[in-house]
Amino acid sequence: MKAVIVSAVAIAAVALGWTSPSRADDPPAIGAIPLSEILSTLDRNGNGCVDLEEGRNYASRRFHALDRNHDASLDAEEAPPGPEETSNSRPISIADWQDAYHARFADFDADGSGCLSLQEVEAGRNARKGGH
Ligand SMILES: [Ca+2]
Ligand SMILES: [Ca+2]
Repeated sequence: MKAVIVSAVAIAAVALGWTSPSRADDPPAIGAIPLSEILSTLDRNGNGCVDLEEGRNYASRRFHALDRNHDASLDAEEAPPGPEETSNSRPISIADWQDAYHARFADFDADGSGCLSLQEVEAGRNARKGGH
């Protein structure tokens, strides 16, 4: 009986958004990385901007970290859709996940340099918040 009550409470907690099915140590969505941590997190070659490859490598690592059942697909429980995600379609394959990342990157890369400056990331995020 106690187990039933505990699981009922757990279900209610999830339904009310008290807990997230994702774990605390999950790598955050690129869109959720604070601007002040973008370069330290993503700029591996130290050129002061986020290259397509750097962001894509992060997106791939994150995909595999979130894919708990290793079926090469992320469902809504493994990766809850949210405003900071590059794509909210679920389930999503690694190919679609990377395509969504590429589309976002191209959208943000205002000068077409193939590398996102902090200004471009900030402007891109603001444009999205404005219903872009
Ligand atoms: Ca870089
Ligand atoms: Ca999966």
